[in-house]
This record gives sequence, structure tokens and C-alpha cells, in this order.
Amino acid sequence: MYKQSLAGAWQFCQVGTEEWLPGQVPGGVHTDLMALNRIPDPFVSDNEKRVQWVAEKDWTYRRTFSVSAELLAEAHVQLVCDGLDTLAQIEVNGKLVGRSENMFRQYRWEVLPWLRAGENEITVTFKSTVQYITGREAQRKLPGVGQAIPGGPWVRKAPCQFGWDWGPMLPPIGIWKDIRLEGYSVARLEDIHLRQQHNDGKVSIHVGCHLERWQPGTLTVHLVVTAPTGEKWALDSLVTGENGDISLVIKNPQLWWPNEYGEQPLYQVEVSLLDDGRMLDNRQYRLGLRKLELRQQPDAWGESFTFVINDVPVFAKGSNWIPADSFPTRITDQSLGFLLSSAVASHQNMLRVWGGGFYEDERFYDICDQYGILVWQDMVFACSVYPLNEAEFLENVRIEIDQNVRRLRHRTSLALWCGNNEMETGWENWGWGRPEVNDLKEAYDRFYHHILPEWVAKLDPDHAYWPSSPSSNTPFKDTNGQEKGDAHYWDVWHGRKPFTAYRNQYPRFMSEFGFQSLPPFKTVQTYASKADWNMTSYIMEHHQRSGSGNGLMIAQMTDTFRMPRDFESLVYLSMVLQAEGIRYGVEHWRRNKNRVSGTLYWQLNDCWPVASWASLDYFGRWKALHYAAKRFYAPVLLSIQDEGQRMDVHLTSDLPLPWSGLVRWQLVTLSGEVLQSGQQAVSLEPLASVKVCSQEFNLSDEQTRQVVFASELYQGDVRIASSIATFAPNKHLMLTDPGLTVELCQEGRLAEITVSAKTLARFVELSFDGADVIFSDNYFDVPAGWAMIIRCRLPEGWSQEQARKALKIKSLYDSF
Ligand code: BMA
Repeated sequence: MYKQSLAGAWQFCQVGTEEWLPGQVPGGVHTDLMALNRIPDPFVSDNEKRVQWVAEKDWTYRRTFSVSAELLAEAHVQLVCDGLDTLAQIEVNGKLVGRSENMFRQYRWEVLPWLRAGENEITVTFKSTVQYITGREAQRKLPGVGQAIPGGPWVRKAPCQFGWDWGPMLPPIGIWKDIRLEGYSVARLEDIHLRQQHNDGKVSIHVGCHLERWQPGTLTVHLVVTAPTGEKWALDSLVTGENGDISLVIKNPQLWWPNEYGEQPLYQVEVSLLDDGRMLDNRQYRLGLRKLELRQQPDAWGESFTFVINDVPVFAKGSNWIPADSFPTRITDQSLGFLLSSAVASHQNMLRVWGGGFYEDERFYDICDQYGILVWQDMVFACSVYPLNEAEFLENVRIEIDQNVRRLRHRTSLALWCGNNEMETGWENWGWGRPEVNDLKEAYDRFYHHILPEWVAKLDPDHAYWPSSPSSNTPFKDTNGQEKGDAHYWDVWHGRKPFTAYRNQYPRFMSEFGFQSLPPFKTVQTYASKADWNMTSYIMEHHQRSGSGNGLMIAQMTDTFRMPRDFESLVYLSMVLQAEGIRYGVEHWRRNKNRVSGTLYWQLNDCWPVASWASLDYFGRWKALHYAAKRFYAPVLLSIQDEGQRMDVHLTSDLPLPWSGLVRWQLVTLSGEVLQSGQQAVSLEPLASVKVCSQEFNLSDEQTRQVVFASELYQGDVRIASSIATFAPNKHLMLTDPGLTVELCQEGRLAEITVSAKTLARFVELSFDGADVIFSDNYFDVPAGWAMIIRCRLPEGWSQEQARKALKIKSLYDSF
């Protein structure tokens, strides 16, 4: 085995011109042109419009390389392209090597005949996918996404790169993953199927190898498994043909658990292919040992939809993941790690890799394995009709699915394969069912209900397959129902229903629901200049892709809050509104966890700076929703169910052990006078949700605007949660200046901030001028007389004095 990387410095040129410019591989035309200042940053202002031409042209990348004598001495040299985006023709020394037509596939071509000693040249010429899909779409129109360049489904490329209701129309072009030469003479490990089976407390690890081989003879597959404790097992197996198997039993396995259900111990698995002791090929994995089941059992409401790990039913707390950048080659280890660790910090245990993006790269699943984030994996098809009746298209998809299922099936974090996003519901509910697309409905039915499940069952018998999200698993029937399967609930937002409508929903698993906000003001400032700081300005609407989304935000905002006094207050209110809405839903579904088995809010992250449903913005800034998620996804949740003047206090536990603590409540005026109060010790069963107490009040109309119901949860002496419910909408509360005070103490880089108020301060926002800081909590309530202690890590080198000066605080009162 001999590998030579071809990544690094290349040159690129627009086809039809002669100017060769320096480019990067992995990379793409847009980012290369940006680096050269040839195009403006498309994320700023409306520059996106000015760079549309880039994706409408064809482009060539080239580089020279010399091949080492060792590589030329191998009997076979393969050019391996992990990702070409998308329609490419590859030549080595002027000879055609191959063509690509799918950005999700790895391509491997024999190139030895074209290589020579000394200098060689490789060129990769990309045809414009925009031109291609426009041509196909002119021949046959496919129902699809309104906010995208039409025709995306004709090509196997991340659908959202052509535009989405949160994404720009900026389809990248280029060599987007690693590219290299690999030389072999005897054999290589073509595929490994790593499986685990749990029996009587033991785990057997099974390694199935498939070899590509060029010489007969006996080879050895050598397996080494290393436990987190350092204990090692090694086994050999002789292979004379193309397949080899090894099994190993681990007697006292350390089990892997989702985030907060236990630890995530990972076993190292190394598989080597040897020829007389000489290493031919080698693969390494990290494997968590866990039992996984999607439990679908008849019950009082229909059929459950519960992920069960190591026999423990897990309430899935999470969100939907979209590509972290419109130009994915810019996603660094650090930014990816930050987004995923932010999900973990808000107690999430599941992410849905949504089908409008791409199958994520190894780094993503590595981090999910490491942190205990379960992955609901969609196949890459979304919200459109695809030409699944065309043999060539289907064959292209078959290879893509084959490769990606083989690549990911061993992943500890992988929980489910799902056929697509919102296509079955599209056929049922979006008026696609016109006679002229009947052939494609049949093709859909065949593919998602027969072909794909058969492929998946054969390639990966260890994971459940789900035809579409949402689906009831009964083709085209009740796709978004409450009895069986998963549901997407969009009547709040697209349907303009109030947040209270969430409480009428009891899906078995809520895989999407969401509400938009603007991104934090600092982020708005990266794309809009002062003249555009207005909700309906041209630029603010350009960075809003959901129809009349800005209007929807304003409408719900004025249901809840007073008219904001200025643009910055509007940005703040939009975030608080989003956080309140999603909290309202999640608390309800967690209270009903015996019926609803999970909530994945739409969406965790953004791919550019935009108004969207995300809780983390493009730069990774935590919006109010992300802080709210940290509260509403806490392992023990304190929530108040308000019904007119009746306040019910609930506790919901996701802890696998019993828990006990104390609940306190008070009816209190905005200025802190306690009118009534009570407390109750609680012992919670593992994984239980209970109503702790119920109080009915009889307040006058005026009193409803002057008092609130506040509840606290104590573990020992420590208040671990608090929650406030109002009797009147926030906009009608008789709030006065809360006279907020802050005290900041610093030890090293850690700061402790104590916030107190003279009268109730709602949704208190802390921030530092000149620095992005994540606080232990933010957008929280401070009732009169309480002290809230918040911690954070200050930027390197900041003095206490500097931090005090830069600290800014405001609350709802300051917004009107
Ligand atoms: C669902 C998702 C996305 C979309 C979101 C917001 O349809 O699957 O397609 O971005 O809602 O409209």
C-alpha cells in the first residue's frame, strides 16, 4: 500500500478563458475567487446576486505532480476522489480517466497506464450544474422548492445548495473532499462490516472483510481491539478468497450511552491486512458498545416510536442539522466541534442529519460517537419529486447509497436510516398528485417502500429504516399523524397559529417544528449596514427566505410583546419570542413523554447569516433559543402548565435513577410582594413525569397584570431551575424599570456575575462589548429580590476592570 496526496495548491480557470489562478483543494471556485478578491463575499448585503454567474460557468482545476518510484513500482495505482462537486471529467496527462456525476460518491479509477516518471498533470473539468439542471428542467418540470434554482432533483448534489427557505442560491463547484493516489500490488481492504451483538451481558464484535485482490495466495486479517481501560485482544484470520471474518467476545463490556444517560466509552478497533507479516492495508475505528432499538409497539394512542438504548427508553432531545456552511470546505474541525459541543451543552442527545444537505463527513460522526449524540440519518432527498423512474439516475443513487451505508453503518451514534425529508407528505398533502407526475409517484412508491428498504436491510441489518420524515409507515396515509410514526408540525409559523397550538399536538415523535428569529445584532451587522436596520428593508428581506417570514415574526411578536422601541430591541425580541415558543412546545411534549418520545426542533444551525429557525447562528453565536434549550432540555425539567388562572407545576425526569428535591412556588407581585406560597418535597421515579401541584387563583383583571406565578426547583440547598408563568400577555404586564444591578468577580478567565433586580426583570440579556462570550445562562428572568448567579469564560487577557466596563445588561423593559 502506498498513498500520495494530491490535495493542496492547484490552479483553476474558467473554461473558455486563459487565465489560470491559484486555487485550493479541497475547495471550490467561490471560495477561491473570494480569496483572490475576484468576487465580493456573497454573505454580505445582496452580493449573492452578483456572484450567480460563477455557478453558471464551467471551470477547470489542474495541478502537476511527480510520482515516486515506489508508487510506480506497484501493480495498480488508483486515483481516489472522495468527493467531486459534481459533474466532472478527469484527465491524467491528457487521457480521460473518468467522469463523475454525484457529489456523495467516492470515485476510484485505475490510472497506472497514464502515469509516467517525472512530471504528470491532472485536470478536473466541472460542467455547470446550474446549466445542467436548467436544461433538464426545461424538458420536464419537477415539483420542488420555491426558494431554489429550479431543477435541483435532476442532479445528485446537496439540494439546499441551490437555495432553500433559509439558504442562499450558491451551489459550490470543485474538488470538495480529499483526492489522492493509492498504489497496491497484492490486495486492499475494500470494505469492512463491523457489527456488534449483545447477549447475556456479553458483546460479540464481528468483523466482516471484503478484499479487492490482484494476486492469489493466503493473506492474514489481523484484528486488535483495545478497551478504554487499555485491555487488548488480538486475533488473526487467514483469507484465501475475497472474504474474511473474525469474531471476538467481550465479556464485561463497558456500555456506551447517549448524552446524560451514561458514559461514552469507545473501544479502538484496528483491522490490518497482512501478507507474510507485511502490511498491505489498515483501517481504524472507534466503537461504542450499545444495544439499539426503535421500539414500535401498539399502545393506548396507536403505536410508539421510541429509541431504546441498552433497554432504556430514551426521550430524544435534539434538533435538526443542516450543512454548517454554504461552502462546506470551509467548515473547520474547530467550528464543527463548537456547534456539536453546543448541542451537548444544551443537553441534546439526538441530531437529525436532514435530507436536504449531505451525508456528513467522518469528523461529524466521530464527535457524535464521542459525545453521545444519536444520529437520525436521512438519505439525501428533500421536499421535491425526483426522477426515480430513470435507470441511470437510479443506478447513480444505488452506488451512492451503497457507499454511504457501508461507510456509516458501524457508527455507534447512528440510530436510524430515513428515506427522505417531507416527500411522502408532499405526495399526500402538497398537491403533487397531478396526472402528469403519476409515473413519478409510482416510482416514489417503488423506491422508498421496496427498493431502498431492501438495499438498507441487506447492507445494514442492524438499523431500522424509516421511509420518510414524516411518515406513519403506511404509504401516503396520515403521513403527519398523531397515532404512528413521526410528525412535522408547522401550523405555528407557516400556519400563523399561536404557540398555544403546540399543546393540541401529541405526535409519537416530533421530528420538526420551529419558529424563526433574526440572528443576534452582531451578526446582522455583518450583512446589513445601518441604513438597512429595519425589518422590511431590502437587505433584511434578502436575508430572509421564508416567504413573508419577517411579517410572521412581527405578527406573533405583537401578540406577545409591545412594539419594540428600535431595531436592536426588535432583534432582541425576535430571539426571545422564538425561545418562548419552542420552550412552550417542548415543555408540553416532555410532560407527555409516555406518549411523545422525542422532540427535534428545527433547526440547530445556519449555513450563512440569515433570519431563520436556528438556535445557533452562522458564526455559532447562541441565540436566546439555545439558552432556552439548555433549560428546557435539562435532565430534570421544571415546567408550569398554565390554564387560565390555574397553574400546574410539573417535573419531568430523563434520569435513569430516582431523584428527589423540593419544589417551591409563589404568587408574587412584580415588585416582589409574596401573596401566596407553598412548597413540596418530591421523589421522582427514574424517567418519570409527574404533576407536583396545582393551584387555582382568583385574580382581578388588574391583578393579572401585576402578579406572576414563580416556581423554583431545589436539589439540596441549590436552586437548579426556576420558571415564571404570567396571567396576562407579557405586553400587558405593568413592568417598571427593574433597576438591574450586576456584580462581576473574576478568577483567572472565569467570571461570576451576580444579577439582581428591584422589580421583575424578564428575559435578561447579558453581553460583552467586543467579545463573544457564552454564559452559563442568558435571557433569564430575575424576580424582584432574587440573585441570579451566571458564570462565563472571559476572553484571554481581560482584566476585571475591562470586563466590568464591557458588560452590558438589558431586559424586556428596555425593549419598549
Ligand atoms: C421543513 C424542513 C425544511 C424547511 C423547514 C422550514 O420543511 O424540512 O425543508 O427549511 O421546514 O420551512
